[in-house]
Amino acid sequence: MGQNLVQKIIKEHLISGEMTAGKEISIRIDQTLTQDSTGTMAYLQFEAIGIPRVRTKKSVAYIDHNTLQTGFENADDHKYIQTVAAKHGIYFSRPGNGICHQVHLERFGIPGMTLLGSDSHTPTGGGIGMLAIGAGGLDVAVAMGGGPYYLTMPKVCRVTLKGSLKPWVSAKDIILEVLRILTVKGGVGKVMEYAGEGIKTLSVPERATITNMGAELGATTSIFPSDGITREFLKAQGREDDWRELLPDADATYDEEIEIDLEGLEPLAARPHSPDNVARVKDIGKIKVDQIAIGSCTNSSYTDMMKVAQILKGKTVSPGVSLVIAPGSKQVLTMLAENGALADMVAAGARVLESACGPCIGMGQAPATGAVSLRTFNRNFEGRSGTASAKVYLVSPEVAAVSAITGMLTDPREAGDPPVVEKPEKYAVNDNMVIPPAPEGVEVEVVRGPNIKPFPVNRELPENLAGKALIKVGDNITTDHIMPSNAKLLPFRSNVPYLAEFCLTPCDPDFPARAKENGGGFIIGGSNYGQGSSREHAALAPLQLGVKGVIAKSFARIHMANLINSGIIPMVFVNEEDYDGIENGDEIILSNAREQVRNGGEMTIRNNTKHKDIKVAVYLSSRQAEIILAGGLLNYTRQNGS
Ligand code: MIC
Ligand code: SF4
Repeated sequence: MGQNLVQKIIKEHLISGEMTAGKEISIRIDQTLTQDSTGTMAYLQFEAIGIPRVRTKKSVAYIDHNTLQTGFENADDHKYIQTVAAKHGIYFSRPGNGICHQVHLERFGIPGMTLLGSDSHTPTGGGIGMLAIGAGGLDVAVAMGGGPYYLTMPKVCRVTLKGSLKPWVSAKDIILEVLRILTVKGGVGKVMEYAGEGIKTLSVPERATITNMGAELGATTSIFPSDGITREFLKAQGREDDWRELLPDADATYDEEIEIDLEGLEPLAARPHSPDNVARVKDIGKIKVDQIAIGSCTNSSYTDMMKVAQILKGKTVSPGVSLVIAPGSKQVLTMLAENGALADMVAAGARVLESACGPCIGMGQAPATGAVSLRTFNRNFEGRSGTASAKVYLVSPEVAAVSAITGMLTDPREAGDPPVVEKPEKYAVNDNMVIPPAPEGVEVEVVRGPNIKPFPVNRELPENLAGKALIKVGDNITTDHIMPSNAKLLPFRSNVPYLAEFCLTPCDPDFPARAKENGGGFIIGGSNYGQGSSREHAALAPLQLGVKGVIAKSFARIHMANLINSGIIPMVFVNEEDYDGIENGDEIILSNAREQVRNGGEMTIRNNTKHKDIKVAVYLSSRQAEIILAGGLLNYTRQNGS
């Protein structure tokens, strides 16, 4: 029987398990990436594992998130990452070189390889045919040490693209359409594999926009074939030798199918506060806009920026709008500077930011109170921009640039002829901002600033687990709710005790105090609990506060893995109505916890306050159960080796 792309790559990398959807498998990881907001913790954990040098084909540490230096913390962490990388065989991408996913696509990604990254948008690499997966920092640390990466064998959903896009409609609209159809939980347990005639009309950066934002579906990853277009891209990057053809077999089978007619797509926007709250721009209407931000790992390629520059050329940004633009990499920025496009942007009134995540993670440019902000980014969760009352819409670069001139959300088809951007035959290649690791055997001193505090490590699971229901939250709670991240908090990613004081505060400002007063307890969640970022701080901060378990209707993939890695039990209600039967403050007991976890499947917890037994399930492989019993992956790895 023919194989699809996902099966082909997994088969080549399979270490253990059976390739049946839903079963646990483990795969060999060829490349890893980290960024600075998750990287500090990942390297502290790598050091704790005690392996002297990475065993991957290539590992890269990027600095792109924590680039505002309003105190010593971020600069200290960058020094730590630079030195720890040099010591352990990791390439270091200096601040200013660009956003990890954009740079990795340009300079390091290789079709057919596996990539594990401590960032949820690692699937961007699927744009050149990599199996690129986002994970918590500890999983990446284990992979850097040569350990296998464990995941649930995904279902594969073929997304067939028919026809080609109409003028002014862009790759962003394709992924927004997929989000409209599937929602933010629609991809859980799946890989989206793109196929059909339509993919031949999409360049690598356009494909990468689609795979990048596949993260918002909750999917394990997304992938395009590696074909002639991929080859052209790698050739233009001076890396033709890295190309290999990778296509699904003609008789490949799929678990699910979706078809999208590109001809029928129109400019779309995701309305506040969820990436799946999608509508046609023309139907939303001409709302007044206060801020427009163009960039992020979703839409900051050379082609995206050139379209924006062409639209802005000779015009002036509307007086009511603050337009900020962050080109995705030094390569992109260099090319814009060389061909004059940067001058067109600046002349029009754009505020040009460094090549980094910036406003996408609230690192500056927080909008005004109640402001409407159009962003070419991938997430518009409430408060993520740094302003709780802001209303963020996710749009394509075309919609963003045209609206910057009109001052209103505008369907770009009203703006006349669309911009035409030729694919560059040669990108501006200069890897001088990537520092190779020190040669093996050369002494490197690792520099640790005072911001680095010991991170919490759990203890073995006790026989009985008891505590109060500390907080009850609704559906689709994001890791931005659990562990908010903005310019003020991101500098403390290596200081979990401090961060814990902000845990779940967007849902309830008293949560940290209550958790501490009660010596920890349980979190009660709705469905898709923990969607969004890969930040393991969303598990470490609750651990710091003594949280023992989360009982939810369902979990997002990476967050569930992070909870397990921290030794916090993720339990799902067997009967969803039981969610209604737990109130804040109820006493919950999981008796015979060790035996129940070891046996797996259905378990019983008791609500002592309501005198009621509740059935919950733990969907754990036997390895994951052992991790919980050991009190987390670090303890487990120390006991068993990786
Ligand atoms: C994000 O887009 O939410 C982030 C910031 O890149 C996170 C990583 C983090 O929280 O540090 C992600 O996507 O994993
Ligand atoms: Fe950075 Fe935003 Fe991309 Fe996350 S989504 S990696 S914060 S640009």
